Amino acid sequence: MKTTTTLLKGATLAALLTGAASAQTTLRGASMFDNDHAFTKTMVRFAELVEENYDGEVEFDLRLNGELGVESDYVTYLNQGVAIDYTIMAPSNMARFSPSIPLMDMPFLFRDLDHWNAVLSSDALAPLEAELLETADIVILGYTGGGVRNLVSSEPIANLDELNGHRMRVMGAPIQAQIFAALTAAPSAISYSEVYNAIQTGVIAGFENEAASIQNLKFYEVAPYVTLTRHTITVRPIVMSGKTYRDLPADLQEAVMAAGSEAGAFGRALESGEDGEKLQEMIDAGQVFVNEFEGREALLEMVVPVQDAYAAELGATELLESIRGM
Ligand code: MAV
Repeated sequence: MKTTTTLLKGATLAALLTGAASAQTTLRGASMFDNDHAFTKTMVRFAELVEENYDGEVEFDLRLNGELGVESDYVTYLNQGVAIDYTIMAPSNMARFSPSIPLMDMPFLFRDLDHWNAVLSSDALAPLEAELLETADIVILGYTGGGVRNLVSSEPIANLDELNGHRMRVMGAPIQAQIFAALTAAPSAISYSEVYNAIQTGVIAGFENEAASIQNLKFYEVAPYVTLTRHTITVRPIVMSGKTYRDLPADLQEAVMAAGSEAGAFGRALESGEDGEKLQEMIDAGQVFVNEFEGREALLEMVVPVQDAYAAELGATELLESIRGM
């Protein structure tokens, strides 16, 4: 009769004898989009970079097209250490677990792309990363983003009068609703997965989003009017569950961190570079009609007190001032 050990393959036996952990690590990621979206491309690049930087065996299982839900689901998964190991996520979708993190993607935070770049190349956001790790057990590996968010609606919105009472969807963080309420719109927090239907059925008249996602999920079919409020330049952390991260061998942790930072730079260049092109593609295809917002400057003045109050409540006034001053 054969002994159990003779049935084991050489490599497995060696691992058992040396006490080494299973050689194979599989990391599962999730994207709400298909292969054409900058988030998916950034996560693919992240996987390639980890594989390049790491000597051991690591596999990636990236699920696309919202197969595993939307970001508001992903944040729960990452917090609990189930279903997925990493993704790209809007800070405002992590508000339930970390009240300060939505400061990163608060509307009207960045003056322009240079300001956004300066903040993301500094360590200004480190205190928010620390809070996220402590309260949500989520690790930030790098930062992508760079899309410009505008109003997207079923009817045109040319100015403040037309924005008044506009029923629009915002992300789940209270600061998002507070900002758009200060602009006299009527915001409500609705899951991203329900936005298309909610506009189609007239429950809301629009939302706000960046070109890459409007195009990828075909939101223009129900909301073809894009009003250039340019209220947000997106900051999108590449995140990993703390439970996953702590289970990785030290050299894989290092590889993952380095890859997150490099993939983030790749993703920022990609999405900020593609943003105008994607909008133009939709204009050329007759999918969207774009107009400027008359009196954008007035919006800025209306939101500053809301931003200040939010930061004060978090004890983050100094942080907000330092970001503004960069
Ligand atoms: C866009 O698809 C992305 O910025 C994504 O990170 C957000 O979660 C989403 O919009 C949204 O508005 O919820």
